Amino acid sequence: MKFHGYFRSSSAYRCRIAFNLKGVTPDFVPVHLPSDAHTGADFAALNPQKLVPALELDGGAVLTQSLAIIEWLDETMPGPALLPQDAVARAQVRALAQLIACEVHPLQNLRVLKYLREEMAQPEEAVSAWLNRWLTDGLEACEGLLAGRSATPYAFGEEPGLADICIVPQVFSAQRFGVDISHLTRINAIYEHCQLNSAFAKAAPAQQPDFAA
Ligand SMILES: N[C@@H](CCC(=O)N[C@@H](CS)C(=O)NCC(=O)O)C(=O)O
Repeated sequence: MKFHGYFRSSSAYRCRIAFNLKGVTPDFVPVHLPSDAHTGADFAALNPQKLVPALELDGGAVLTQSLAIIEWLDETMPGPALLPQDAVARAQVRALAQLIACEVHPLQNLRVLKYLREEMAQPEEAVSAWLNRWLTDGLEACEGLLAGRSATPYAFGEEPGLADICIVPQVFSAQRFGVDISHLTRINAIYEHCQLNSAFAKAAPAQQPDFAA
């Protein structure tokens, strides 16, 4: 298996945590987003959407979209389940994961920020205001979704799963963009607890072979 990703990509970060939780180690192929490696013909042949990550399976199939990759992994690999057995709990976990992956993350994506900066000629303060608005709104909504639940070590229980896999990279992004989420006590507690788990710690951007400060 070959995993095409980039150390700072939060979608790739999600997949790395899931690989580690399942004990799967695909070969890593770095795709350097700052030099637009993802928009070239080679990568576009793998993923016509020109976004990382992409996972090339041994049989030749290519999987894209981090949540689809993680669900495929969960369905086909032994190891801890990443989604709950109970259908209601499973829908709630997926809702939190999709809130992050479909509603929050796309608004901070490189191509969107580039568009704001270059085509819309927005100054850095406007880009920061944009990031602050959408990351804060989204993570506050996550905090709200978890508010009525007991304060388990991970978002939905005693074991890590898909929700934690999405929360940790999103908190990393908030830190990276300087968005203050210190008021989100539950989200921060989950993030801190996940750092103690080596599957999460080893997946951190700074631990990746293509890391650059
Ligand atoms: N929904 C996709 C998002 C993929 C995505 O947006 N990847 C980002 C990095 S996190 C990317 O390749 N961005 C390049 C760009 O915006 O030009 C997923 O979950 O895999």
